[in-house]
Amino acid sequence: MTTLYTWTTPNGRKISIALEELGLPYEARAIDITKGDQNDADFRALNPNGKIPVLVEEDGRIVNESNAILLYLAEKSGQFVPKHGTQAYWDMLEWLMWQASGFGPMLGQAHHFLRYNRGKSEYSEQRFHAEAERLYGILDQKLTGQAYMLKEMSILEFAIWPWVSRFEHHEVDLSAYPAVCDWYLRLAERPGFAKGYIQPFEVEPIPLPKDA
Ligand SMILES: N[C@@H](CCC(=O)N[C@@H](CS)C(=O)NCC(=O)O)C(=O)O
Repeated sequence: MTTLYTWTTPNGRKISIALEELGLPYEARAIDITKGDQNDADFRALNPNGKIPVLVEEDGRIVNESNAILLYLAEKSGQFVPKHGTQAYWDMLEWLMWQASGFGPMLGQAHHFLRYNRGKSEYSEQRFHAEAERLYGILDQKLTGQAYMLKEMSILEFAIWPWVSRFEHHEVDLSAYPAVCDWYLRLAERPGFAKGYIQPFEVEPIPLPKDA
């Protein structure tokens, strides 16, 4: 069976949501990054970069980097990915890179300064909060008038949604981004998202905006 080394964070949940939506059997193994499990030699042998998520197949294949894992699973199953080489495929790749390089790292920095180290650097709090708002503006523009990031649901939903679920951490008011809010709430109702969200164990219900 596929093993997913993961923790209760957006990058980990990307993959458990994908596996649930794809209906692929897997075992979620907890790597407690708050205790430093990611630095254990056994885990470093799987991912020298010391980060979850890591996917290990029954035949020993190891795949690291959440968005590479999403691409791997989509190609393996032939689901949630446009046909290779089409315009939709390149659109998908463009937004996957956008998530990996911006709507992930920038929100992570916002969490670091606004939530976990508040008061240490006003400049950084403002900088990353402003960047979070800017990225939500881009996402809202993209989702306005369409149900999904592409014409149909794709791995982009799995890559982006878990980061939006942290809206309280980056102090973004979802009601200011109605297209994002609508998309977020619709996906939250899917059983695959609900089950994937509580891997490797449940911490809290999926956060909902106050007026939802
Ligand atoms: N680019 C990596 C980032 C993975 C990542 O940042 N994982 C975090 C949890 S969401 C982690 O393992 N942090 C532990 C650490 O930095 O020591 C990916 O997308 O897989």
